Amino acid sequence: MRRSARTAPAALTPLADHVDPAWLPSEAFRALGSRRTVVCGTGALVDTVHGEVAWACGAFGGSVVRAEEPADDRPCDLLLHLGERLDAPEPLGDEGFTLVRRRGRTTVTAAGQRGLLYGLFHVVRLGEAAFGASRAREAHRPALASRMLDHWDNVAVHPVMGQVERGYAGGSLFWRDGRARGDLERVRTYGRLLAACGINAVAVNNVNVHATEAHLLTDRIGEVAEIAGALRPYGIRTQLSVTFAAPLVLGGLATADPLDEAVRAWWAEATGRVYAAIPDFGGYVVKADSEGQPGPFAYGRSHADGANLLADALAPYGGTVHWRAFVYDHRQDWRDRSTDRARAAYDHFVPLDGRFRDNAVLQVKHGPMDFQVREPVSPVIGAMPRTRLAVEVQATQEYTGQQRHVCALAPMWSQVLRWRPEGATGTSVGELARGGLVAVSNAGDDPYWTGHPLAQANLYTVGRLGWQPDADPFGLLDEWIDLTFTPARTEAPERLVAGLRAVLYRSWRTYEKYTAPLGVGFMVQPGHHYGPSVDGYEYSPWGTYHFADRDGVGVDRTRATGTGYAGQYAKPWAEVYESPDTCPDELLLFFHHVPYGHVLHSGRTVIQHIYDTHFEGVAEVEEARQVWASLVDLVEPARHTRVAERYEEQLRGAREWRDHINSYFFRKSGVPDAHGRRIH
Ligand code: BDP
Repeated sequence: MRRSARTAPAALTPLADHVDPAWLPSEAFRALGSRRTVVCGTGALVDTVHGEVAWACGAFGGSVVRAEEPADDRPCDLLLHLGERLDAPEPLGDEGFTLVRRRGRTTVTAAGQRGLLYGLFHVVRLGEAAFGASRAREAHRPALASRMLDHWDNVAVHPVMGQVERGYAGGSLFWRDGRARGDLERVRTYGRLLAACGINAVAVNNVNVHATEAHLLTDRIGEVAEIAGALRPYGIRTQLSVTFAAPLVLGGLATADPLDEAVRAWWAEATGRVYAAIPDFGGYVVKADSEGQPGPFAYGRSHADGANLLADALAPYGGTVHWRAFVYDHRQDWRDRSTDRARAAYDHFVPLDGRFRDNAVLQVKHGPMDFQVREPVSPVIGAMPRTRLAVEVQATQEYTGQQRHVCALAPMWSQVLRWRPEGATGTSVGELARGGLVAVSNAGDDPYWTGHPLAQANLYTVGRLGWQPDADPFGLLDEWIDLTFTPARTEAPERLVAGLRAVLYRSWRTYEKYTAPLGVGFMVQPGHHYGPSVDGYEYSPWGTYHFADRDGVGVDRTRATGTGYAGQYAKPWAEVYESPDTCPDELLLFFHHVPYGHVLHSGRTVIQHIYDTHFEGVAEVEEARQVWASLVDLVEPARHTRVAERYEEQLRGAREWRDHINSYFFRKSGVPDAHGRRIH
């Protein structure tokens, strides 16, 4: 073996003091960094791998060499090998790797550079366990080929939505002062965090494409290229949200009709220029005919026509269009059963199954409404077998506490991904998501990346679920805890882990308890969506109603008497949801309008459930706040303080929710609390 002539890449620039290392603190690299490693192979991502190991060795005294070929006689503890032949039972693709430990040496082999990078981060996650007892050869590969983050970032600060639409973590990581950030080190560091949890694509601008942002596609593509350059070393492809009206607003054409030849030629040419600037560009993201965005309906064309137009422009370069299925009429009132917003995506898209190109991915929100704390799984997933679907979730906590409340969403996402549209024996959502998993990012230029330091767990776990949709969500939270807090290096590892589990594991259910009950959704302040306003959207045209009156509450979405939405599911679920007797409690008010005295499976009446859960939710926040306070000696002070402050706000918010919801339903129903508690 000869040492490569290549000079070792410089160690990674250490983060500025005020930027949190999140799940990659140097301590997480201790096991790796104190060993002897050989990195074998050539390429830009192999350089990244080598740079990572060199940095870790700098911190912990190990050593690393580059080699062109592996050699058995060279003493080393870890061999990271980019090799043609993988000894794996099935092809592992560009992103897979194998890991084996024999005779005191751990070997990671990957056929593609990305695979080597993921193998490296796997070793980091294993820590000392990577260097302990022998391990039989394991093969790893992502279940979903595309694991993307959508950033709802505006380049220019939007007068209403600010720089990051639904952003709760400061400014944008990509854009500042109306242009791409000059300093791309932060972007590169972000890419590193994302690679370590398995994300491989990032859409860098808002799906609502405003006038300034439209130009990123054409005259400002150079700025996108800069960002792509900073993400590329970590195997991340860049995507761009584009406006369907681009031929009109940028190209000066008289139409954006997807079947018009001049329009098709315009997109082909514009796309060619994008690839000239960014050869590994991932593709486009499109929100069309939704909440004011332009789309093919204006020309009497279908959404398959629209998506295929862009798919055809991208096809010569291997790009993909992510076409969002979030299409509904936000200006209609509840006129008749057909205008139930929950029905819209299915009604628009299911008839188009089979008409989308192979490189068009239909990106479907996980629920039929809009990222509520509890929704059924969208019936679109499972109803379009001849279309590549991506499932979209929301890491940014628009409706789940806006990163002021702790709400670890992995357990909810996991439920979605494990759900089986055809019933118990059918295929799971995770398996049906051939177009991948997409999350609206919750990161910004906040020193902790996500505003609330514990919201980092959502970013981490969403990437890991994209890699393995059937992973145990609590196991993934444990992984995040382990990497981020390196408990083994603290005075009381067990207390720290137990405390963090206590504040994270049930936080989603706690949040659900003190907000909108039993799947009914919304009840938030209009516009910004933070805090309670039970009737905030009740009489507006957005289609998000609860129909509470003096007798009962909930939305009748049955086939028999309601909007018929329940009938959009395959038979087993359509039947389960159709009747209040079989509908799961937590979704009861999504599917049914019931009297307050209706008895749930839990044995409680609906009204008593509302009262009880709201008291419980607040009590659970009080408890979690106490647990967090008890970890003060084990958590870095600045982080501890930031979380402690957020708990004060969460508790205030939870009490406010409790009081609004309980008093609203007490006044509507006149039914007193069975336990005689004070309801304001
Ligand atoms: C809703 C948000 C809105 C987004 C929209 C979307 O309130 O800001 O633009 O979703 O997904 O949740 O396009």
